[in-house]
Amino acid sequence: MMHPLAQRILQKDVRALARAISYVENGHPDRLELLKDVHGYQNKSYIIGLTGPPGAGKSSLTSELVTLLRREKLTVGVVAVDPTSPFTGGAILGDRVRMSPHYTDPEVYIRSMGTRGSLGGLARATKEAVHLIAAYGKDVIIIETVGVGQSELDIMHVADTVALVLNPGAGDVVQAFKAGIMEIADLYVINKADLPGAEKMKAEIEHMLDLVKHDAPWRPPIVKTISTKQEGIEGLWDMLVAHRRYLEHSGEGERRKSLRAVQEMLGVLEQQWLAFIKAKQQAPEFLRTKAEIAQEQKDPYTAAEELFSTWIKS
Ligand SMILES: Nc1nc2c(ncn2[C@@H]2O[C@H](COP(=O)(O)OP(=O)(O)OP(=O)(O)O)[C@@H](O)[C@H]2O)c(=O)[nH]1
Ligand SMILES: [Mg+2]
Repeated sequence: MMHPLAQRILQKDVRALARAISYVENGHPDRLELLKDVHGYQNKSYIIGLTGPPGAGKSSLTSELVTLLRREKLTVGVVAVDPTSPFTGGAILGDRVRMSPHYTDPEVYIRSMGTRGSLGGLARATKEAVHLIAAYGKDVIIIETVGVGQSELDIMHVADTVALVLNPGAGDVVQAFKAGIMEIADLYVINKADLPGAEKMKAEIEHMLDLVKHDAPWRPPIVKTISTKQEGIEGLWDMLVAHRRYLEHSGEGERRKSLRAVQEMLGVLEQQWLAFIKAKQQAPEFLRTKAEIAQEQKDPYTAAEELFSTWIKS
């Protein structure tokens, strides 16, 4: 028997989708059941990750992309991740303005994810939300996240194509390459190309790519956009489509997909281990060990090893 929420999601009930995403955010007991049930119904969505420094124009680009996709009669999901604010405050409010033409479009589903309520991590909740939206059957899903830390890199693993959004001006390129985003960027967007320095930045990125990706099967293209003037959006979409084709033809898409599945399994396992350890903190052997450590009869390292081997055998 399928979970009733899962069933309703597959029947394109948007309220069920919203409720299910709350479940993954809040770590509801039915969460894994739901994810199991919708697994295997997610094959057709094309998932795009848009990342980049704060204010790079990710939301403006997303909004323009959505406009283009809707013209092509494609359905869209947007997940805006805001790791900086525990209450999904300022940035999301700005997004509401930028995304406003799409809020009334029933074929566009927009969801914000914040730190608040995301039990067990924003990255995990975001990835699971994307799975649910994919099961609902959106043609394209865009994830917007500020590229600052490891957890944002982690979120990007759920995407088929990762686009790194940068702006003309010093610092950004080197910074991005340092942060490890470069390993996962399939595409570079130089947004705000109306500002001086866009060509220079393009040359800098090309140079970096010459060094690092000279023999890679996919050379990340660099697209210039001015999202506030709707310029370059078609070019961006063309490159996204090109990358999607590459994923299909090269087998890289399948490779990434199985890698992702293993990663997700590891994530769930880790979570279960943590829950297990938490639950064990009232167990007699734990309390005994705790006392032994307090009385300095045992060092914490030996104690941890002993507990681990006891538990792994049980
Ligand atoms: N000049 C210029 N300004 C732009 C362009 N695209 C976006 N902006 C402006 O840059 C600011 C930030 O744009 P957003 O789309 O909110 O950027 P973001 O990356 O989503 O920002 P955060 O979500 O806060 O990290 C806004 O004031 C936009 O109007 C552009 O192509 N040219
Ligand atoms: Mg934004």
